[in-house]
Amino acid sequence: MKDVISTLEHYLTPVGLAKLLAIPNRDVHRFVAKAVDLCEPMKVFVCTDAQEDIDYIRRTAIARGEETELAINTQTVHFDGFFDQARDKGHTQYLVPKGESLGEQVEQIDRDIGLKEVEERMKGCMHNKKMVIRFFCLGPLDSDFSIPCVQITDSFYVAHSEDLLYRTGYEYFKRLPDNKEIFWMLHSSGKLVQSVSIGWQQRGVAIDYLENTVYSYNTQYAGNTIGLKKLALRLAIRKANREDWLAEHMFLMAIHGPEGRKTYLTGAYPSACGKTSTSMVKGATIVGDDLTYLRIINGHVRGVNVEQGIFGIIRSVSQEDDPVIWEVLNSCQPAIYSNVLITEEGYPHWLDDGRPIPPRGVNHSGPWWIGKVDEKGEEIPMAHKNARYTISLKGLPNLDSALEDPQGVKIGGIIYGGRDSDTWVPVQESFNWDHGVLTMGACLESKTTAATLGPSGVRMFQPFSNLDFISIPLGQYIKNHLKFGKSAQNPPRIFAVNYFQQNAEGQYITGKDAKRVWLNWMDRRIHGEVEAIKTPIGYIPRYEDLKMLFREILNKTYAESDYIEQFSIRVPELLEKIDRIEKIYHETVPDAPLELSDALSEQRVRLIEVEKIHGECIAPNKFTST
Ligand code: SPV
Ligand code: MN
Repeated sequence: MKDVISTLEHYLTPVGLAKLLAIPNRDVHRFVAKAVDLCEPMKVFVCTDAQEDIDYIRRTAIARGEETELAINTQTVHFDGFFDQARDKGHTQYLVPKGESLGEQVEQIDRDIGLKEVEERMKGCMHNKKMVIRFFCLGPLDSDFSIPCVQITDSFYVAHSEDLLYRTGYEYFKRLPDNKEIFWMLHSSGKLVQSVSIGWQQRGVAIDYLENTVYSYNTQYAGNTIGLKKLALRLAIRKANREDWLAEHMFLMAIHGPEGRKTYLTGAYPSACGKTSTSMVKGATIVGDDLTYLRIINGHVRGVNVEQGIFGIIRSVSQEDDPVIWEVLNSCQPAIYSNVLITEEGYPHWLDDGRPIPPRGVNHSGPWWIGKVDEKGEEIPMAHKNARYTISLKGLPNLDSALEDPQGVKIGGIIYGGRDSDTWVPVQESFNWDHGVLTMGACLESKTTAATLGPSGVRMFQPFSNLDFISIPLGQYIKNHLKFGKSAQNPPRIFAVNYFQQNAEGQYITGKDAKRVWLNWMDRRIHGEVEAIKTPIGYIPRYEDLKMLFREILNKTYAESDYIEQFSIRVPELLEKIDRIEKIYHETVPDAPLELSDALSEQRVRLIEVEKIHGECIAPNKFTST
């Protein structure tokens, strides 16, 4: 590469160059020079925080056909390729220097080989295309939590989505101290035909953590391309590991308890397991629905939303179950839909939206009609199961006032939850921080969903709901959690939830609105207002407290028979789970902390003891309250 300035002069217009050089940080200039040298764009657009620049991004996404304006003209739709509809774990790899290993649970490749592949796949990938350079900040600006981030992409859809999802940071970059660590993202959709990546079979996401850089190519799906989301999370986990904080796949919300009290809860559930809907429950306020950074400040665990928007699963969003989202999507607030069905009149429809299915429209397969089949003869659904909406949090009526607090909010409780038909009770509290980290976070399992490529409905190990993004050996990640709790004066309580218990006929046995009761029970526990029943796996609620909360919050009667069915301790299933998890750790996580095997063995002993006395399925009243 020629020297940085002459390379930049070759590719950028004088206006673009002036905008770029207004940022004094030389690493920024170097990264852009490296990117233009590699991708050889026809033109380069440097996007500042100015409204005219931001408007240009949206306009161009529409002009180029990456997005189409809908009947509500603040809304657009974008389609990813037919085979490019979810996060692609198999093609997402860490570039690992020789002699280093991230452990068996993490996809990785030799760094030199990986970089060579990036070079081959991305060389000249922006011929005839315009490159966009954008500046953002992860977390609130000017805070201990802030991580500045540069996104370079040739997708105006990606650049536009990031406007709704992240805090713009051009002005922030202008005042950055020289030594501030920056994350670097370079994305190209590759060759497009009718706005769809045709090179999807050669797609890839390469995480070069030595340089805090992620490359993504020949893919369009947001989970693989929006650098600030899951790509930056992987870098953030490494940074957190170095600096003793935590970067988590967690929502962040406030429960409003008695007398106007607010208690912040953060929760890690795998995709499509009720994470967004939990953060949006009636009566609560939302800080974020997907990514949370946690730090200890003045002895307390505090958290921020990394983002300021929602990239939410739209399947099953209905007027009845999700009134707030429904309202926003039917208002004039900006929104980008992806992979839904659009009717001839320009209205979006999606699976299980509670409305009649339109006979025809356009979806991710092109023109669509009822009964359309794919090349294998399988019927193509009206919309993709992983269809999404992208909105800013700023227009939500239930937005919490602390979104931009540079100190974050004080966390009262942490929740782990997955898609589990037969093992965990609907809500339980750990005995203490370590017990929660080890038997709830580290033991989380969940059935796969359409949010990742591959078959759905398969029970998978999903520790902390973060396995797909963990960029350090898993044992180290768990040790960091243990250490974090020890460093806090009064660490948050840890809870586990399961919204997906099923009966023998396969029907769900808890209602969708019951999660509000479980959340309010946590709030009462955090404030020491309700007792609980001590079982071998943790504390579970007493019937009378839930009965009171069902009445108070949902105005419903909660039958004792429902309570017994939902909260009985299923010993064989719990023992099998311990065996499964122990085996995984034993075989694939050599650096797992000793505390983990101790915690699992102790839990097993407790379960076997009670089974001897009470049998396999133990009703909650067999245990005593504390
Ligand atoms: C998830 O699937 O967890 C998401 C969307 O939040 S993605 O960007 O694909 O990760
Ligand atoms: Mn997520």
